[in-house]
Amino acid sequence: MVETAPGSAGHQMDLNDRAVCVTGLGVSGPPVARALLAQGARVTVVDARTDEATQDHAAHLREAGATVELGEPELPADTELVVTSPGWRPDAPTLLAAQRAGIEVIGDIELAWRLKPAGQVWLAVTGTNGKTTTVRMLEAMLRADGRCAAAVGNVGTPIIDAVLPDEHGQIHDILAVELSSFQLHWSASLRPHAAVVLNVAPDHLDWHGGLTPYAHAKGRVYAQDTIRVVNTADPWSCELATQQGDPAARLVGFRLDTPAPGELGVVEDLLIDRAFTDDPRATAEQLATLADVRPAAPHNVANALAAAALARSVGVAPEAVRAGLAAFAPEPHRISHVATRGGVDYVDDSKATNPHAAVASLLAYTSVVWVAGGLLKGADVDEIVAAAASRLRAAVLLGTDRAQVREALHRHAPQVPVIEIDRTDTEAMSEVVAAAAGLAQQGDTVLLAPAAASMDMFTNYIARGEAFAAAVHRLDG
Ligand code: UMA
Repeated sequence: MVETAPGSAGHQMDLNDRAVCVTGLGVSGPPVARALLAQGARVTVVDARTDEATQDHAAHLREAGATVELGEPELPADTELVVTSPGWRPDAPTLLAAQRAGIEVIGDIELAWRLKPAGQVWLAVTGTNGKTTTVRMLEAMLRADGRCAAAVGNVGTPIIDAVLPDEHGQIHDILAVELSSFQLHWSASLRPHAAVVLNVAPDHLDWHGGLTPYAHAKGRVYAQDTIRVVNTADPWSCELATQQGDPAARLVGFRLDTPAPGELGVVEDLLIDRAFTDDPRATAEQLATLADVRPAAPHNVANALAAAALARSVGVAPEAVRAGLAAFAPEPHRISHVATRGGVDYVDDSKATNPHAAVASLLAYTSVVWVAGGLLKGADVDEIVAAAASRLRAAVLLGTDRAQVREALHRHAPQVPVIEIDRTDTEAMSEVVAAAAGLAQQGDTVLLAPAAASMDMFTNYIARGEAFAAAVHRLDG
């Protein structure tokens, strides 16, 4: 724990009596509002929603001293600073009004950076896929090394609570920070100790207005002095580190084969460090074995190497890297085996919410009945359908953008039988699974890897994965 003398937080920002507007009353808005109130700011929170749950949240914040305005959000006239929730697009009318009036708009991550104690170290992870797994692995490695660490940010735990003292006046001394492209867009002065862009593939194109602005938002993680950890197999990761990173900052690559000096990699079944040793030209450090990485699919070994590089950048011992991987429990809905029925495996990768994530799991199986579709968010599925075509036994499509998947299958895998489910009610998944079971043959894998977001039919990817698993279990009956 970092001991904090009273007043040592808030070292870069005086918020006392400042009028601050917080946009969004979701996960990140309320703790931000509370932190601002604790710093003496006058806080107004705005949100477009007016439902009962939002009214409840509003009532709690009003009790804490904030003003809360629900419904058509408007910028309060006296606003001096806006702290936005990450999902708000830059062209949201409230944010445009602030920018037009010359009022600074920052995100929750930027606020946390300005309020954190100087001694607290941040290790940052971004990328299209693998972020949450990597920060969780990193957190486990840091803890195995005896550090007081927490995984925060886009992983679901608002970062602001991790930078201000708890009731005992203590704060984590090191944070494993998961950053989305949205959060990075709203962060200007962030300077993590070390950072990685795991990979970049089309996602959130509607929000950013294209792949290049999306990638460049991610590249902001390579800040001045930040140690640049790069995935040598991903062209965007390498380019962003070179183009946007600090040329004077250390560059550490990771790869799935033999590492060069200055890199981490894999030799036979061992994870090897040739970067953070006393003499990288002459010596290498064994960190773990492939058996310590679960599941040991290639993209997940890459996640483990990225986490190991960040951990080693702050001196975590090799045995703690291994102990962290051993302690790490993979989260549900990420290539999770649900059941085997009639010689067919049913696998839930509902977390594959974009094409890049879906292809990683499609390529892990030889004969697949692919369950896909949902909201594509502007992404193109042609490339992944072409890459996976030879492995597809059949496809079952659901959700709003299923026609795009059907057309890609027609172009690149015309021999593959396709069933479309056009209902969107809660029973739709039973029909999807029944159709997939009818198409599967012994030895096949029925794989839910939608390549798309779930919100057209489900609350989130978790609800979609749970519906899939429940429907598989109902097959017994
Ligand atoms: N809202 C408006 N007007 C708008 C937009 C939103 O009023 O124009 C309101 C909504 O009614 C809602 C609130 O703003 O009440 C939601 O704000 P938000 O969408 O920024 O989300 P939060 O609930 O604050 O959660 C955010 C992250 N969500 C997004 O970036 C969309 C969470 O990541 C994150 O865990 C949380 O902060 C804590 O840091 C989730 C996510 O889906 C997991 N991330 C995307 C991803 O990983 O792909 C980026």
